[in-house]
Amino acid sequence: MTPAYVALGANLGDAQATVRAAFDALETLSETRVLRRSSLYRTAPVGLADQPDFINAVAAIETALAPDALLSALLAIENRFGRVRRDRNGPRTLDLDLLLYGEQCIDSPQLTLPHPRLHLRAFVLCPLAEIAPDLPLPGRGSVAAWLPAVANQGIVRL
Ligand code: PH2
Ligand code: MG
Ligand code: MG
Repeated sequence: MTPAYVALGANLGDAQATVRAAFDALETLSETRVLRRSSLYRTAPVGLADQPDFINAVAAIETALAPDALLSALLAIENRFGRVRRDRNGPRTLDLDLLLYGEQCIDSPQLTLPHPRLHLRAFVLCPLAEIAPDLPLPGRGSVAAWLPAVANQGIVRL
């Protein structure tokens, strides 16, 4: 089993209920266990300002699925929750992003690991720091060390 981290985000419909249900959906993945769930956070939209606030969270899992199989499984859950892909940073019923998979570094058209912006976004870093503050980000030091860099971003723990 390999430890991995998944970011959850939603800002259409009942986003809090969706993120909670998405945690439960992660529990149903084959060869995968959810080890920790962060709190839910209300976060200001990053990238495209004119859209509703997001609800974000992070799950710590361990899995025997390979990274590409795990990614496919995450996209299948997004689709089950009615995900429609329009604008790159636009509103969504559910977004599940694979942040880290062990210490693997991957750069393929489908998947970049570690997630290239995770250390710059409070909506990922704060929930991740809640459940894994000492986690090393390959080549970048610990999760907690990056918190000051995102201190000015709007985020409220629910
Ligand atoms: N996701 C994005 C773009 N902007 N902003 C917040 N606050 N939360 C998100 O999950 C988010 C975002 C693209 O996936
Ligand atoms: Mg995303
Ligand atoms: Mg995504």
